[in-house]
Amino acid sequence: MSDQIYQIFEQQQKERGVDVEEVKLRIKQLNIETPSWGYGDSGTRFKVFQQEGVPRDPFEKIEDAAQVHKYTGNSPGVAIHIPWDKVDNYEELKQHAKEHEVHLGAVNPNLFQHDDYKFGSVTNADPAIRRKATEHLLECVDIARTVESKNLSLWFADGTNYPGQGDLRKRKHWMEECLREMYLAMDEDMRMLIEYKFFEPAFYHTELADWGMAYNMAQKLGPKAEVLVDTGHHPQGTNIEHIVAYLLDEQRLGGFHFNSRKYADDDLIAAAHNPYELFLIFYQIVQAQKDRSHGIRNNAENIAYMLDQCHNLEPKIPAMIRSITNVQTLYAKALLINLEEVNEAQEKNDILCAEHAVRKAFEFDVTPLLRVMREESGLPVDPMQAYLNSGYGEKILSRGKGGASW
Ligand code: PSV
Ligand code: MN
Ligand code: MN
Repeated sequence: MSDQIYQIFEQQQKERGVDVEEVKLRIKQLNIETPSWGYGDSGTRFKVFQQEGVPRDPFEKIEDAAQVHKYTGNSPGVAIHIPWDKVDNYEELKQHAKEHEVHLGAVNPNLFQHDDYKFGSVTNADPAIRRKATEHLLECVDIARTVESKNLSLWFADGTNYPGQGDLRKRKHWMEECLREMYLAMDEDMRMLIEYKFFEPAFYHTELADWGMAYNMAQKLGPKAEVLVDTGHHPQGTNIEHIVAYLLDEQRLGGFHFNSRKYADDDLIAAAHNPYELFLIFYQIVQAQKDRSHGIRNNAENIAYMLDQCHNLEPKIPAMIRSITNVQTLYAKALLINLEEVNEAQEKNDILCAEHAVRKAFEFDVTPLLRVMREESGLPVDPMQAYLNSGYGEKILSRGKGGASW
């Protein structure tokens, strides 16, 4: 029966001019890192609820992340956050990942949890604190080298709560100075991914508040610096896919932190709230990928995809599996857009036809496609069910409560 459904789907797509083999191939090639911190306990400023079975150290976080990859096939990388994932021997952590058939991904410095950073890190008026912050950035370059990660992912909580609290232009210069030192310490094949966010924890101004500021910083530093788009970091109503298209064209789209949000930086399961937004982001990427094959320059083939989520209430490994399968689903749908059809409609200024050509791809059920893609890759057709049946979730309960948390 499921074979028949797939055959109908395949035929339907063929008639629309979509190559299903190519679609499956592209999904198989997806590589979405999961964040080590998404496996630990997290919460809001009101309460961190402890869950049973949460990893107690970075090694166990990697073991949990390996489960997500085992069942989805698309998440072989684990992003780390320092010092949350500080260990004595990073070589050992790298080996541990390898033994579990994953690898360490983006290295995220943490310049927001030490008391010294109360009034800022790389923008602190005190040069000694700026030095300390820069040393941490340099330490993270070394860690990346040791664990063989090419991506350094930077987000700064630096900002102020009140007008007059800080000198906005001085702080801007201080940040650039510190980042330049880090940039110069990076290997040629490393990338600095600069993340922006419009508020929180600072409520008046945030140093890198939007993509324009991050882009300007990347431009000033040089070609190894790019912008990272966290889908939860914009004011309501922002057209994120437009930002994506702009950065792709400028060849400065470094990566993503996927998650979904309703009101602020909610860090919820990717595509849980607004799947159409993720679909439209992928539409821009898929179109840029196609343009590249026609010689139009953009950096659509070199995007670091990551999740950045905190599962405050829901079980963490299943939440990650759901996020990865959601991303697979939305990417698959975007790959079903007949771009020629859209283009023809655009040339005729036929708005209704153009919008419909995009949206109808979203409306297809891609479940049969994903099932076959998984079968072909030797993966369980239902990753969530396979994980739940595996007994891993029960096994880790012996870790008890009170595991790692931020
Ligand atoms: C900040 O809100 C952020 O999105 C950055 O990526 C941090 O590194 C991460 O969340 C920490 O949870
Ligand atoms: Mn983020
Ligand atoms: Mn965030």
